Amino acid sequence: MTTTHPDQIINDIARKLDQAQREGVAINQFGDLLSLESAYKVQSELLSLRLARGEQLSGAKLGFTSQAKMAQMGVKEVIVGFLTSSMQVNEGEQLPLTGSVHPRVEPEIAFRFGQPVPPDASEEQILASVDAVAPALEIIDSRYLNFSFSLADVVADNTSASRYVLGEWTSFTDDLAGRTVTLLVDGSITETGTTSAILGDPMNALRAFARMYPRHGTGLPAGAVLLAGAATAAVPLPPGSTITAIVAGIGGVELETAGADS
Ligand code: 0L1
Ligand code: MG
Repeated sequence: MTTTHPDQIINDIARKLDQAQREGVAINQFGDLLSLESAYKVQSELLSLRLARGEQLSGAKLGFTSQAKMAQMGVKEVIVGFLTSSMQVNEGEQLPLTGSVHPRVEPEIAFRFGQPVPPDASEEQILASVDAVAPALEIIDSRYLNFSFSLADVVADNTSASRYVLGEWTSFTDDLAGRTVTLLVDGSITETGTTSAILGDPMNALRAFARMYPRHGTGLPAGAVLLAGAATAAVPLPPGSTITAIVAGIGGVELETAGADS
């Protein structure tokens, strides 16, 4: 049975997930005891904990944007999480994997909001605020044992958000469907897909975000990012490697991970 929990339980779960993320130690799932509504409250408390440590809200991300993932989880709607300043890795920086639980990487499309998005922004306002797109890599890292979770578990765990890397921004275009996406590890092609794997068209992901915003939006600053969803399956992120994603006609993005002993 799922239930909506009092604030104290929400806060306790958020603290457990926050500690698991900071220490890189997996925890047990909360399972069906957590409702979807409670899970978003946990997520909001997680954001408060990060903001209290001096991080800044830098955007949002979507999950379950592929038909396969939706079917696997038995859901019809995407899920949304938050991004903060400390999650961004700049191209050229080396990302240490110590402190991660079981990181995976996936190629995405990112949208940029050129102006602040107020909490009460309409769908039209949100769409009109986007001024640029970029290729992106998202590192996901579930804080649960075995990378396994229920829908509410993964929402509470901020949709497995861990880190993200952005390629060069290019002026906004809505011509984003059907572009080939290639993911390479140390120069070898590991996954190929298409941007159409993102809800048929990354623009549909942006529209889905705009529809969900009144329920989950807390306001976004100018320059905030939306990670629209993965164009291929996520692959394990190895230490001491270079990961590259190329989105045809949009550009490329690269991430370097530190060796296992650093
Ligand atoms: O960004 C994502 O697609 C991840 C969504 C959460 C599910 C997962 O961790 O695979
Ligand atoms: Mg993702």
